[in-house]
Amino acid sequence: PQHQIVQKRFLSSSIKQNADLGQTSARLAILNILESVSSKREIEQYLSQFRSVSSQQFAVIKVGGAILTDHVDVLCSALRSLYVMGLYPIVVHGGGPQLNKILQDAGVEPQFEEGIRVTDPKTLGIARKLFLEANMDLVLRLRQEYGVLARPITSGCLYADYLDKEKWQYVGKVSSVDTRPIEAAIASRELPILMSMAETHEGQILNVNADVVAGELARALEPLKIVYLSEKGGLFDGNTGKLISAINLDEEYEGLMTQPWVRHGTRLKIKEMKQLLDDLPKTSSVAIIHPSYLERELFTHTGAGTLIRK
Ligand code: X2W
Repeated sequence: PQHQIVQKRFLSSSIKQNADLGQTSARLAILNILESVSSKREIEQYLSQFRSVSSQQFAVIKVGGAILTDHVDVLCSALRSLYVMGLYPIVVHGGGPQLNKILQDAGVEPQFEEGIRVTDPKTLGIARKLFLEANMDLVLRLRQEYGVLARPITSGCLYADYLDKEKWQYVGKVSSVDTRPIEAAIASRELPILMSMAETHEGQILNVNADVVAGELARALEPLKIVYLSEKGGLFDGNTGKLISAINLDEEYEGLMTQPWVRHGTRLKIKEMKQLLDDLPKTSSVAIIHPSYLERELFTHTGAGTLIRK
């Protein structure tokens, strides 16, 4: 109906105004944050490096599910900082902890094999609904409260085959990434927000671990920056409990894999990063950090969290 169209137009123009209004203050705010840890010159150098590649090659950012419930405002303001600088990271979020809770509340114990969720049809249905909701919540929050024009990309981008149907049931192994929806979003100055599900070419939805999806996006796009945002803020040595500030996979991978504490999701993560960095140019690295360190990670030499390289 006519009034809906008018309302929509009004809404989008007011969002745009908010975004414009927010931009100057947000740009100043980020400069203030950054200048407390970095010099103007350093910031400018990073900015020109980020702008020297095509827009979709700036960064892939994986957002762990726990951040969406516990640190969403920190995440949104960091994304806004980038957005107002004209930087468009490709964001993919998880939702694992939330899914565990729903299953447990329903009396179902979540099942994992090698860090990957065994996804029966019922779990798949719950996961799909949950991840779609989480995606839309993040997109709306960014658009309505942060003036960031985020765009949900929840299908038509990640294609997969079954990983091993006998073992994991409805879990996908990504077979191809269609980067066009991502490029189209960025060409329209919108921030692409993906969730961790893929589809087969026959249209069957499959669950994919979000760390793995981020790796596949990085393989497809070869971004300057690959960042995994985690609530813990990095990888911790299971023996000493200390944060591991850097891992050189060429030297440490085999040794790490023999450690008893490198299991479940951590094992999957390290394996995924090894394969990813083997596939990417030698200079690539992955940072695992808390969302409150995102700007610092991107604009200063002083990294926080865990840096993984070859
Ligand atoms: C994951 C997808 C979500 C995810 C799952 O069902 O938990 C598989 O394991 P986090 O928050 O990053 O853990 N899928 C197949 O990875 O979320």
